[in-house]
Amino acid sequence: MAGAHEAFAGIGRIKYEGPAAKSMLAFRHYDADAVVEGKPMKDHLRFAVSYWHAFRGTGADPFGPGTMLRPWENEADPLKMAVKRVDVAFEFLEKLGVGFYCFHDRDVAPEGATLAESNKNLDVVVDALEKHQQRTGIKLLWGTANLFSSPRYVHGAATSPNVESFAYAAAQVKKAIEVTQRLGGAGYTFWGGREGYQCLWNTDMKRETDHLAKFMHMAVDYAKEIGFKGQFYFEPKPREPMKHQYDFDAATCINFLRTYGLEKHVKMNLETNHATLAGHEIQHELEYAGMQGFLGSVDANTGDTLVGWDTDQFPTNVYMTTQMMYSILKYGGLAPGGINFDAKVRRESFEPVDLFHAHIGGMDTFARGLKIAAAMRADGAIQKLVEERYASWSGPLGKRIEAGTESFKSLEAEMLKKGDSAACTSGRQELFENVINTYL
Ligand code: XLS
Ligand code: NI
Ligand code: NI
Repeated sequence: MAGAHEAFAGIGRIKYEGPAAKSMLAFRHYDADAVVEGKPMKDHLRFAVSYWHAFRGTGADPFGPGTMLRPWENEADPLKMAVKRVDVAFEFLEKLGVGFYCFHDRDVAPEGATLAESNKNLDVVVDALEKHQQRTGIKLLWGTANLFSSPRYVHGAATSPNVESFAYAAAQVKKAIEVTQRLGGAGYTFWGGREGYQCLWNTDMKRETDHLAKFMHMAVDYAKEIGFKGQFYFEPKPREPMKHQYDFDAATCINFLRTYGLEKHVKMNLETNHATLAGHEIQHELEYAGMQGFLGSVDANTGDTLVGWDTDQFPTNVYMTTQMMYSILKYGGLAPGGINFDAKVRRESFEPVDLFHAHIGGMDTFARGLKIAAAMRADGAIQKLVEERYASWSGPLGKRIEAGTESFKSLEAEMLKKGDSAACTSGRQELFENVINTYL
C-alpha cells in the first residue's frame, strides 16, 4: 500500500467499528474474526470481489458511454495498463479486507492478435497477480474464461454451429484452467455466456447441448490430467444475452449434469439476479441445489423489481441475505465456494470511493443475514414450527410410507377402512413470517 502510488488515497484499511460506528467507511456488522456457529465470519462468508465489475466496469449502457472516473487508467499500452491495474485491484482488496477475488481471462489481460499472443499477455498479468497474492495472502476464489464478448462467439462458444469457435473456446478454457491452477484458485466457473438460442428454427438444440457436455467433459479430463483440484461450477442464468440459455436455473443445470454424467465434477454457482430472471427467488435456488447436493458458490447481487434485466446491483436487503444464509448454513456452508460480489456500482456512482461504499454495504448486509440466520437456528423456533407442520408424517403411517413398506393397495385398504383422511391443519404462513420478523 505504498503511499505515493495509492489509487485510493485517503482511504485506509476498512475496520469493524460496530453498529454505532460514526464513519460510513467502516463495517457495522462484518467482524471478520467474530465466531458464529463455531467459525469466524470470514470463513462462513468467504467474500470475493469480481475483477470485471470492480476494475473493468466503465458504466457504459445501451444509451451512453462509460462514466467511471478511474484516474489510474492512464497507460497507453493495454498490457502495461493491465499490470498497473493489478496494483490498484490489490490495494482495493487489501483495504477492503476481503480474502478472495474472481476473474475472467480477458478482464485481467488484453486479447492479442493471435491466441498465442493472448496467452502471453495473460501470463504477464498472472505473474503480477501471483506476486500480489503472495504478498497479501489474498486468494483466487475462482477463475473463468470470457467466451461471450468476441464476435467469434456470436452464436455461442461450446454450442456454436461453427466448430472452430468450439475449438478456440476449448483452447481458451485450457489456458484459463492452467492459470487458475497456477494461482491456487479454489474453483473454476462455467457461465453460459451465449450458450443458448435466439430462434429455435435455426437451432439444433440436441446437438448444441451434446456439444456443451462434451466441452465440460474435456475440461474435467484436462483438470484431472494436470492435477487441478479446484471445484468446477456451473452458473445458471435463463436469458440475457440470449433469449433462452441452456443453463436456465439450478434444476435445469442439475438435470443437464446428471444426463451427461457430469454430476460428480460440477456444482452450482448461484446468482441472485439470475434466479429472479428465472422467476425464482434466490432462496429457492439455494434450497434446490442444497437438497440435491449441488450447492457450490454464490454470485451475490440483486435486481430491481421495476427493471426486468440483470442490473447486478449490490445487495442491501437484510431479509434476503437472511434467507440466503439460513439455507447456506442448513446445507453445511459454501467452502470451497464463497460469496462473490458479481455486482456493479451504478452508472451514476462514478467515483472510486463508491466502490468502497458498495462492497462495505454488501458485506455488512451478508454479515447481518449470517447473524440473524444463526440466531434463528440457535433457538430453533422456525424449525420446530416446520416439524409441527409435518407431524403426521412422524406417526406410524407416515413412518411406514417413508420407509417404503406401503403401497397403493395397502394405502387404499387403510383409507377404505377410515372412510376419509384426517382434517388438514393450518399452514400458519403469517405466523412464520411474524416469527421471522422478531429476529430482524
Ligand atoms: C453474467 C454472469 C457472469 C459470470 C461469470 O451475467 O453473472 O458475470 O458470473 O462469467
Ligand atoms: Ni455471475
Ligand atoms: Ni450476472
